[in-house]
Amino acid sequence: MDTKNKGFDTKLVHAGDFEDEFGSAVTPIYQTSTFSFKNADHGANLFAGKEKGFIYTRIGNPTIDALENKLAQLENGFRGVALASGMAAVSTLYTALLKTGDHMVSTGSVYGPSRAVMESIFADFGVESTYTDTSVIENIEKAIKPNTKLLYLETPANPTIQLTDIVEACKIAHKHNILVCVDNTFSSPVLQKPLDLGADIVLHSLTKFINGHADIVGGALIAKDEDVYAKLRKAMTYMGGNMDPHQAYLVIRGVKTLSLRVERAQENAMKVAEYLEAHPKVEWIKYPGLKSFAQHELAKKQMSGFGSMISFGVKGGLEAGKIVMDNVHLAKLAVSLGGVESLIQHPASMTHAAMTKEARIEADITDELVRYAVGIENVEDIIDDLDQALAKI
Ligand code: LCS
Repeated sequence: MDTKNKGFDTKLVHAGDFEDEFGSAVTPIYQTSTFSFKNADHGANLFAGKEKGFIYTRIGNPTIDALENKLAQLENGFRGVALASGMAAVSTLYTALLKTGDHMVSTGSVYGPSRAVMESIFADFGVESTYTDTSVIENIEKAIKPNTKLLYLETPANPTIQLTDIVEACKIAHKHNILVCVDNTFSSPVLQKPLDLGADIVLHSLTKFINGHADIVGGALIAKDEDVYAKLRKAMTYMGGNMDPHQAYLVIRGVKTLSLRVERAQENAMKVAEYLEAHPKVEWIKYPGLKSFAQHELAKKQMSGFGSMISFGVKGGLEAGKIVMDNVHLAKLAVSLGGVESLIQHPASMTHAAMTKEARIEADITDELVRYAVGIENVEDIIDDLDQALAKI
């Protein structure tokens, strides 16, 4: 079905679908590494791009192709590239768009390994980077150098929930001919569409909301235009960070309920945030839906909902925070987010442990910060669970 002019939820269910010879109602898994050619000329023509078709799964596969088409429609992009993990997407992006002597500007509080791979591996290849608080828009202009080629934003950022104004950031970057990529993992295209706000590329850890069931890792890059897409596709194909057909099948299955899951989780998150904000043992809390959130107005401007990620600190600092993490029963003490189950974790010693302490402090990832990924369980149970854990402090 052509879903180009259909609504978002229809795209979630049907975009990218194709009909096979048996009339399969869902996209089947083409679990094959290679595809046979009709004859030698056919093979040569496929390699030369003179005919369309599949050659080899690292280069392309019908199941993966269906997912890439779906993601492109969800983000209003030209085309997507699916990858083995969110980090494969990050490293493929850097490889595709940066070379020795180039410079990248990025959000200080990005997912720890997105920064660590730049500072500890790409730096060895002579790629320079500046990490800054991009929630203060002037910092972006200040960080740009003559050799800056990429602005890599994460908004809301992991785990500080800080937002960057995508429209304003893109205006600055494009004035200097710099491409902008937004990691949209925390919002998903249900709540935020960076390409519509001016970005050139969207990145996802599909592991999170898009797959939504905590049973695979995966990543994606979606480009707004064909030239950038071609660079990303080439880097993926040569670096070999491709997705597997079975993984693609599971993501296609999971993403169909994205709107339902995201809406329920953020409804819960609002109630959990209000509960935590009023709790006497909670020192501070960051959730974009709260009026007390410093960037509440920006959240309303560029997101259509506030998401389900909360960060907070309890009175008594890290030691008291550990009591909460060790005593919740419904929420699992685990990294990751965006699944149907509630998860709690400690960024400074877990997801962001790869950063230096100085970088963490500068990025506001303080030792007492506890991150809560709100799931779709009954909200009364989530709050009861937190309540009894906070009572143990
Ligand atoms: N971008 C963001 C915003 C992420 O949160 C993550 C993973 C990645 C990229 C990388 O994706 P992956 O390779 O894991 O699919 N974030 C994690 C987290 O907060 N806890 O565990 C993983």
